[in-house]
This record gives sequence, C-alpha cells and structure tokens, in this order.
Amino acid sequence: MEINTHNAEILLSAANKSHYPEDELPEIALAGRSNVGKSSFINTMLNRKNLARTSGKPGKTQLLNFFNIDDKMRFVDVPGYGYARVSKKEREKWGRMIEEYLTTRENLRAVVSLVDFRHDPSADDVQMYEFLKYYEIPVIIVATKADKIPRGKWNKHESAIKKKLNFDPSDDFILFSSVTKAGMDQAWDAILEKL
Ligand SMILES: Nc1nc2c(ncn2[C@@H]2O[C@H](COP(=O)(O)OP(=O)(O)O)[C@@H](O)[C@H]2O)c(=O)[nH]1
Ligand SMILES: [Mg+2]
Repeated sequence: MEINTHNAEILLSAANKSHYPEDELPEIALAGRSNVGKSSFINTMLNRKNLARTSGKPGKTQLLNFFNIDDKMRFVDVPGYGYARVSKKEREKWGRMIEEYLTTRENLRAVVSLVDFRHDPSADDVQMYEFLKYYEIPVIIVATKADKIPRGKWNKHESAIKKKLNFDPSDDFILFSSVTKAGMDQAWDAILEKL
C-alpha cells in the first residue's frame, strides 16, 4: 500500500466504543508508559513537528486519539499507562477504555508497544505485552530513545528487554529514535505489513 504520510490529521478523540470511527479503515494502536516517546513517535513517523502533542505533563490525555493517515489507515494513540499521580479510579477507567478498544475493535491490525530502550521494561510494560499475546493481537515492539544509548551497549539493552518481556522472536523488535529517525523505515515496513 502507498501511503502519503504528509496527509495526516487528528480525526477525533473517543472515550468509548460509541465514539469510534465507523468505517473499516485498518488501525494501528500505540501503547506505552507516559513519557516513553509515543507522541514523538507519531510525529516522527508522520514527518510532523507537533501533530501529536509532546507534553512535559504525562498522563494528561485520557482519551483514545484517532489520527487519519491519507484516508487509508489510522494511528490510535492510547493514553500512557503507569502514571503514578492518577487516582486508582482513573486507572480503572483507563483500563476499561483500553481493554474495550483492544479486545473488541475489528479495525485493529496491530499494536505498536513502546518501551524505553534505556531501561528494563516496567511491570506495566510486561503486563501490556502479556495482554497482547494472550489476546493474540499482533505486536510490534518499538524501543524508543535509542540515541541515548551508545551503540556498543545496544545488544546488552536489547537482550535485557527481550528477556524481561519474555519476548516472542516472531514479533518485530525495532530500535527507534525520534531524534535521529533511526528505525523509522523499519517501523513503517512492519506497520504496512500488518495492514
Ligand atoms: N533523546 C530522545 N528523546 C526523546 C525521544 N522520544 C521522545 N523523547 C523525549 O521524551 C519526552 C517524552 O516524549 P513524548 O513523545 O511526549 O512521550 P509520550 O508521553 O509517550 O507521548 C520528551 O521530552 C521528548 O522530547 C527519542 O527518541 N530520543
Ligand atoms: Mg504523548
């Protein structure tokens, strides 16, 4: 499929099913901890500076944000998890919203699950990966902020992350940087393959 990534815009934000777009365009959801670099990933992939707002205040966006890409597919930005300062009630609401989307959305083709390349995955990262595997939702692991790790340590970090996740080698694992754009072509290849 040929996609003009310049032709992208935010379409709508939704709290539940009744607000999802009603057509059959394929969707790629993006999930990860607050501050992992999800908005930066979207902006980089779409060659935009500020389409998905990169925020210093994580946990603020509590809705599913649907981005229309060239009328051919959508990115669905899932609110970041693991933000300590939200209440238990808000966390439960978040859980129901994301679970409803991930387990019932027929348009969903794959989830890009972002983890910070610098650190071992958090318990939330592991739980998200297990959840996706359990529901047999295709997953692309994107390890962000690769520019912050010297190349000589890449193998060590990659192995540690895969081990902690109990990574399935048939899934994609992509090293990514929104600063250098490393991994961008690979990420697009992996995404297009899932559509
Ligand atoms: N060095 C570096 N910083 C990044 C990268 N991606 C995101 N950041 C920074 O990490 C912070 C959080 O990024 P953001 O995209 O808002 O994360 P989100 O909360 O997951 O949407 C911001 O200060 C970004 O500039 C990356 O690939 N490399
Ligand atoms: Mg964000």
